[in-house]
Amino acid sequence: MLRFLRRGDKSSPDSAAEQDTPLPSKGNLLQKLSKRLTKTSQALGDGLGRLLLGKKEIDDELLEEIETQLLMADIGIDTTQRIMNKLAGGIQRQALLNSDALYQQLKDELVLTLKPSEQNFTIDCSAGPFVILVVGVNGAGKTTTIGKLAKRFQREGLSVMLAAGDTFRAAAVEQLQVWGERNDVPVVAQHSGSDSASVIFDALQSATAKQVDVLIADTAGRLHNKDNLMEELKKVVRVMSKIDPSAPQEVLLVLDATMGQNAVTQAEQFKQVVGVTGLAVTKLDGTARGGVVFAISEKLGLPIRFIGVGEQIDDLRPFDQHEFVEAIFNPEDGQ
Ligand SMILES: Nc1nc2c(ncn2[C@@H]2O[C@H](COP(=O)(O)OP(=O)(O)O)[C@@H](O)[C@H]2O)c(=O)[nH]1
Ligand SMILES: [Mg+2]
Repeated sequence: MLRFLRRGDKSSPDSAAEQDTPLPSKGNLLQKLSKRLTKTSQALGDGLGRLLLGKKEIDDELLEEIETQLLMADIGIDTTQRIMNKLAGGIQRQALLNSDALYQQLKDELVLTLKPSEQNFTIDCSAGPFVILVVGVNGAGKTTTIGKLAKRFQREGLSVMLAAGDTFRAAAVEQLQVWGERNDVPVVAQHSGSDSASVIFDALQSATAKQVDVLIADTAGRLHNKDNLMEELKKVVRVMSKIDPSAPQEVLLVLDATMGQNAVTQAEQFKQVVGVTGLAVTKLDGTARGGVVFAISEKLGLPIRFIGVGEQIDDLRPFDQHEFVEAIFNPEDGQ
């Protein structure tokens, strides 16, 4: 759940009201999410439904087919193994007597897999700017996600500033500046090729002086295995803490779902270097690899703050484990 603690609020995060923007009814939202997740739903929900629903006898062949289906949907080897062991245990204890029960148990297990990923996210600007440092490889969807987030926060009545910390590509700075102008969001930038840490340091100084609520900093995404990118990110964190020892309040790693298991590997590398505190998983629309969300949850144990399900400004949603599984398994429910 996304919450906000505003400037001047003295309450604890726990008492912060749920202030997610009023949106259409839950049914409509689920329906829309289902539509966006159609390909994953076909690969995972439909596939397992076809295999299991209609009370078939459980045998080794069926179990193998389930395993193959899970692996093909990019759930990952470890998660698949764990779930298969759990199912085997249930069958042995005679707790799972037919394929319908197996289907239900499988769905429950998948929801459980996502448990570590669903945590409250409090944007606490009560004591100064809440700084979100956005990291991830090139093309993952960082800048797009920043735009979507800025809009969402603006709608909540929060003031937002952006830092064009991707100084590596001139186009990246311009992209953010143009977007900022169009949407009336100030963007702190320097010429391309300048030091990312220095841009972000300036931005944090300015945001603090101007009492901005949320500062979102973009960063370069040169390949994760390049030492200099990781060094640059470490430096960004170091200089920020000179102004505010608790900044950045959030290090948001943006992962592209279409990368499948590679997204998990990337995340592990970023996690080692910059203390990632949350994830945004993008491009879940149009990919059959949405199962990777389960692998991400199992392997990384980090909260998934948002999922990206399209290129438009509203196509970013706070992550909800039940909703995600429902959208994949029961797309017709939302209609
Ligand atoms: N379909 C889809 N495309 C997305 C999503 N998020 C980002 N993109 C696209 O991915 C491409 C790269 O995004 P960008 O934000 O520039 O990535 P960056 O290099 O990490 O800043 C752009 O064409 C975006 O429109 C998403 O959730 N769904
Ligand atoms: Mg970018």
